[in-house]
Amino acid sequence: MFDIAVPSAQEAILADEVGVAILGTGFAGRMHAQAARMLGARLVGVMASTPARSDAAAAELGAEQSFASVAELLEHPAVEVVHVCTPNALHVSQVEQALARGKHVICEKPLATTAQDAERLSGLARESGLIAAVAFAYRYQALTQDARAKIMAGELGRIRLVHGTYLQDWLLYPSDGDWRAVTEIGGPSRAFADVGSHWCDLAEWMTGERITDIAAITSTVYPTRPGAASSGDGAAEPLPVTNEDIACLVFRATNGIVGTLTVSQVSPGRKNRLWLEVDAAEASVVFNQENAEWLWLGRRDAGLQIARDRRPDAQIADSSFLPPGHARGFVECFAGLFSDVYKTLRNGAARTFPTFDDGARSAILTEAVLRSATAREWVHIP
Ligand code: SOE
Repeated sequence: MFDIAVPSAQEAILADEVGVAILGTGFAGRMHAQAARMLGARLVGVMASTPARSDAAAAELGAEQSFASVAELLEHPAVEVVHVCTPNALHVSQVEQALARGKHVICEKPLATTAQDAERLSGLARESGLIAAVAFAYRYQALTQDARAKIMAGELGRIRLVHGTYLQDWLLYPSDGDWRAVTEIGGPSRAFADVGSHWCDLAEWMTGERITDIAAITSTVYPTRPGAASSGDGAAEPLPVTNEDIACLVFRATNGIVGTLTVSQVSPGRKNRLWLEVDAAEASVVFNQENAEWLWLGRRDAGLQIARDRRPDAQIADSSFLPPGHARGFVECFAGLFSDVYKTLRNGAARTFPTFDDGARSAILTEAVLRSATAREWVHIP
């Protein structure tokens, strides 16, 4: 049987002294709360869209208290790191306030709904010297890390093609509403900004290459949707939808690489299917987020399914010690990212996590997609 070497307390980064607060208690906020507590962080408090929801979320998530305002949250002396998990249009103001009060920030993607705002926040964070991370959590899937290691070690050979999809179906029906589909709250891009951003961040991080030119088309399948129904804040009456359900890209990247990406939130039966394939001179590798315990490695004479293995250098008291087949979960990806942030906070470890610079990069790619789709032409990204 496996010798399950659980990291000892000294090795594992037990963030029991890191005080965190969470703004926004929807799906993302709950992920953040679970992951932070997995690391032993002190969940000082949470704030939702209404006082009643804040109280309910604090009780449900095991927070010490709820906060009635952002100001109250930022005034609390025990709050060191603010997790911003609110609707996209609120990120800029809340991040600015947090940085101004000397708080470290982990912000959900997209960092901002415009490239200009995202770049401004990146500059503010840099000037402040504070930790400022963006939750591109799929970099912390064990097998995306293994795939990156293989690519960086040259095991695949020269990359020629990077392609894939990010498919979901949670917005399949016209009755499916969410704040993301309301441009004023979610931003001018939806499917690409929400999940295409993950795919592009992962593709550039895994390969070390950069997308340089994009040609994109987008599609919005319903003219209206219920307003923000999923957060419960919006009216139930139909609201006009102007951001996209589908985005299809062709792109060029550095070192002669080409690629394609299809993003859809209206693909029946696809739940959270981030599929990324890197095809190179000797081998190819495929990561499928819906089957995250296995990495496919292809060669001319064979196709291998490689099991996720325990990570000998387990750094955090999460499930990375689990043997293959004992699935390491989605929340652990957030725990891995937060552990890197907390280690930097506590002992000055190198900033290996995705930063606001990566968030600004993502916003620049998003605007290039929209510009290309609108103008029906290629867009170069300097
Ligand atoms: C909804 O599309 C969503 O929750 C995204 O907002 C997350 O970033 C993604 O990881 C899962 O799907």
